[in-house]
Amino acid sequence: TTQGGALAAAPAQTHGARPAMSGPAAEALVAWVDEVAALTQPDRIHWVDGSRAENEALLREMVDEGKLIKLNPEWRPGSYLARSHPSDVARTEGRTFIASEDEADAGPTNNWVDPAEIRATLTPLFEGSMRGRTMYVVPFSMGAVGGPLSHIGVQVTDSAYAVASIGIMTRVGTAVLEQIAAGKPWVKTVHSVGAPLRPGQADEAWPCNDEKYIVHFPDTLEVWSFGSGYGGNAILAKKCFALRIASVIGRDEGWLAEHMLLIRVIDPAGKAFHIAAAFPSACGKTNLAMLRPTIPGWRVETLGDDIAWLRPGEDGRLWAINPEAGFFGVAPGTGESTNVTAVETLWGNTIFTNVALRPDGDVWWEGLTDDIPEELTDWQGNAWTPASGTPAAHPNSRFTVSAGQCPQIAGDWAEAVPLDAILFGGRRATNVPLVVEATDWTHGVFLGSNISSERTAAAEGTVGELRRDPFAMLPFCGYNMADYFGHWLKVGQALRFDRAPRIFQVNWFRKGQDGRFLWPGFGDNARVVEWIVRRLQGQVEAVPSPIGRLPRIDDLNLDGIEVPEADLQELFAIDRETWLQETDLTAEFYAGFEGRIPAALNAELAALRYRLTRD
Ligand code: GTP
Ligand code: SPV
Ligand code: MN
Repeated sequence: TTQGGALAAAPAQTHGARPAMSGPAAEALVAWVDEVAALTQPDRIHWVDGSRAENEALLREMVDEGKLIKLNPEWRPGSYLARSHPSDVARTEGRTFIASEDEADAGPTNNWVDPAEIRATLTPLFEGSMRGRTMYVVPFSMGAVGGPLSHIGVQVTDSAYAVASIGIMTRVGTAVLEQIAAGKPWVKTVHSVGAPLRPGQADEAWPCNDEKYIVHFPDTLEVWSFGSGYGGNAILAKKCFALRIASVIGRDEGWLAEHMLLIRVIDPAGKAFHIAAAFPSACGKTNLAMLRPTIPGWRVETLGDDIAWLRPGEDGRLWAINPEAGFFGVAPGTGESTNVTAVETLWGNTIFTNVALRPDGDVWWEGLTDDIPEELTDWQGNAWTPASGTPAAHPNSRFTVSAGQCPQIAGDWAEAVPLDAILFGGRRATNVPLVVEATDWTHGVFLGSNISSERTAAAEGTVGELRRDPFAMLPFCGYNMADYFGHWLKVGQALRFDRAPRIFQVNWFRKGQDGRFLWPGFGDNARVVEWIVRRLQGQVEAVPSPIGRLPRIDDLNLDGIEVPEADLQELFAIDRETWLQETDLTAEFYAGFEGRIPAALNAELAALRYRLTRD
């Protein structure tokens, strides 16, 4: 054990496989770890090797400390429940910052902070923030270790829960250290829950701090996160690195880091198509990623459910990988009737967070089963009955599970695939039709830049409020979004025009006057996918409209479902008046970028207004 300033001279006790590496790159890593330790003053340093034994010991320790509840292995082997502090239940977008040298590089949609000023703010917060705790050093790879599109990083953290989660969500271990030692560039990420322990002080089940900072330094490729233990605030490889920092790397290197699921659709003839889809948080990515088509002969293989990295290939196609290794999925609404694939994936080896506990030691959440258990322990640990009047599971409760456990995971899910179509979507009760096809890449980029969606529980804010969420990347783009739109246009130019993926907009969430969803959704979304795949092959015509190409209703495969004719009409209704109002909102949104919006997108907006006003 070491105290305060003496630490730099006499490092904390080190556990785990401190790498037996040499050379300047390895020394730079060790020097950085020592530097972070000197600042945060942990009692112990543990280099994470990613082994099974290490993971088991970590989980056992968390159970002993009351940080995890071991679920009944009869129902849920190798699985655990974590209950977060009630104030730390989702990403905190208001506390998420981009610290670029130039404020204009962050753009109007990000919270910008001056890098020097924020370092001056963060340093005293991190000073001694790991006292009494173990500092874990977690080397991780996004994408297969050594893969052509992969990137590596290191997360230093004082949260064992974060370590266990990163172990599921990424590839962790010594192979990554070897790459670092060999000189491969890596991203530095530092995370502290901000709850140092005095000697003898008892720990909490979910330590965190009221003050939170999630700060990205795009110029030096660093992330510093303080005060939160939850999801995207704490698993820094995910939103912080694989989206915000990676989007900046992609801008500079000619590729795209996107908030997208990735699937392979196989038609009845056995022909495969690859589709990526960007929907905002809690708007259906995991569900579409695990789609079980309700139409005979069609199959879907899962490749990824949240993040995709897209790079133009020498063949003129757009190639995609899922850089993650697991799913951090929304629990509520996940059940046999909606997403049976997810239910099967969660058979064991899963960390659940903020779901309800059953008396038999298994988990439950709203939507898992049709019948509601008589008694439960809710996500905060209180006794619960159906009469309680509150949700038993938090609306942003989640499961963390390896991708390999998904029964329909593609055999080659760790490899890159060439994209045939890109979908953009949001949660829109009105206006946006079930599906629209873009007329070309530029129009597709225009559609992406216009995505708006009703807020969900995945981040703080008022649920249901409509907000713009271009490309579903509003909270995740690490640079000026006007430049990001321009980058999308540029990537399109790097593709062969006849090999670029076709772009579509979808909306599963349109509602009737009576507030009911007009479209059955879930497995029946395969019917929309079928139409898209038939369009790709030129098998069906589409109807031009002011906002894009629409299906002929007769071309939609509705065999086996009853969608009333009036609902079908409403699913595709385009009200010119409200669409003109949308164009006013788009103009207002674009104006916020002070002249930085690409001319091609302003031209698309003008053309849309012209089409809407013309008879
Ligand atoms: P993040 O992990 O936050 O990025 O969310 P996500 O985009 O992966 O969303 P997910 O698939 O977990 O779905 C979020 C919620 O939307 C769940 O409660 C689902 O049950 C619900 N949902 C998904 N697909 C559909 C659909 O087609 N129709 C309807 N009505 N609800 C859906
Ligand atoms: C999202 O909010 O889009 C998520 C969950 O996928 S988190 O990892 O917390 O960002
Ligand atoms: Mn997400």
